[in-house]
Amino acid sequence: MLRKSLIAAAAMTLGAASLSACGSSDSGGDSGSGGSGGDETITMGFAQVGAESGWRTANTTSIQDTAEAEGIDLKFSDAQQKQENQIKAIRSYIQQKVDVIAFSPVVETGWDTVLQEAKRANIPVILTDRSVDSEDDSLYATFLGSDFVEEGEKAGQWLVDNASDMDVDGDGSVKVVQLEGTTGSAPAIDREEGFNSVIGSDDAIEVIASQTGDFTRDGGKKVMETFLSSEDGIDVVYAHNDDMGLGAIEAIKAEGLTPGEDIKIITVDAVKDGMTALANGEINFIVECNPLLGPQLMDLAKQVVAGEEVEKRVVTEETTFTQEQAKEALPDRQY
Ligand code: GZL
Ligand code: ZN
Repeated sequence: MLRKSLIAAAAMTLGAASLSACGSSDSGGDSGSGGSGGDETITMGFAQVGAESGWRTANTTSIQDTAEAEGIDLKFSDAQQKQENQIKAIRSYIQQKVDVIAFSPVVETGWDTVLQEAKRANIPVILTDRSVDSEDDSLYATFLGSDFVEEGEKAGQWLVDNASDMDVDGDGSVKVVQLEGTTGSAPAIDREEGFNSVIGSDDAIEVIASQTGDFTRDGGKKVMETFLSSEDGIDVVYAHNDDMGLGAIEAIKAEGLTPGEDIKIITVDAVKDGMTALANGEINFIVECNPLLGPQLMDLAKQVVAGEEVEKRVVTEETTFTQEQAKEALPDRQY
C-alpha cells in the first residue's frame, strides 16, 4: 500500500541525490513521510495492553489524540492484559495490510512467531512502552519507552537516602513489602531489578515479602491485605505503579493505620491520583513513568513508513517527585 510507493519514491530521491546527505527530510522535495507528499494517509494498527491503570488510560489517550491530530488512520485494540488477544490483533492488522504496527507487549516473551509474520508481510513494527526479550532485533524497527531499571534504581536510591526515617517501628531494620507489576512484564522485572541493585548497599533494608498485584488497584489492595495479616513490622511498601499503591492505601487504612506515616509508600508512574495522594502525605515518593508517548510514536511511524533510518532505542524523559514537589506540580499535570 502506501509504504511500498513511499520507499520506492525515497529510493529514487536518494538515487537522484546520489552522494548528498541521504534520508534527511530537509533534502527538499517530498520527504516521503506519509501525508505530507502523497495524498494517502498512513494506516497504523495499535495493539494496546488493556485499561488496567491510570497510566494505561493516559497512554491510550495520548496515542489516539496524536493520531487524530497527525491525520494517521489508527486501528486500535484493547487486549484486556491477555497476550493471545494482542497476537490476534497483530495478525488482523497484517491481514488488513496496514502500513505500520505498534504495540506495548504485555509480557516480554512469546512474540517471535507473530513478529516474523509481520516481517514476512513487510510491515514494520514499533514497540512502545514495554519491550520483548527476542534475540532477533530485526523483528522491530525501534523501541520507544522508559528505562524501567532506572526507575527501580531511583526508587531504591530514595529509600537508601532516607533509610534513617524509614525504620518506622524502630526494630533496627527497614522491612519492605513489594507489590509487583504483571508477572513477566518488562516493567515488573526491571523495576524489581533496579530497586534491588540499589538497596543491596544497605544491610538494614530488606524485602520481606513480594507478590504481583497485576498493576491494578484491586490487586494492590488484596495483596496488601495479605501482607498486613502475614508479615510483622512492615515499614515500607514499594509498589511498581501508583494504582497498586492506592489499593495498598485502602488496605492500610482499613487496618486503622496511617499510610505515609505508619507505613511509608514508594510508587512509580506519577498519574494524577498518585500525585494527589503524594501531595496529601499518603505516599512518600513517586518515580515518574511518562505515558505521553503519542507524539514520539507518530513521528517514528512516519519515518519508518518513509523508509528512513530510526534509532533502535528511544528512551522517554521522566523525573521523580517528593511530597513538596507534587504540591507544586499537580495543577499542571496533564494526566
Ligand atoms: C509502564 C507501563 C506500566 C505502568 C502501569 O511503562 O507499562 O503498565 O507503570 C501500567 O501503570 O499498567
Ligand atoms: Zn523496622
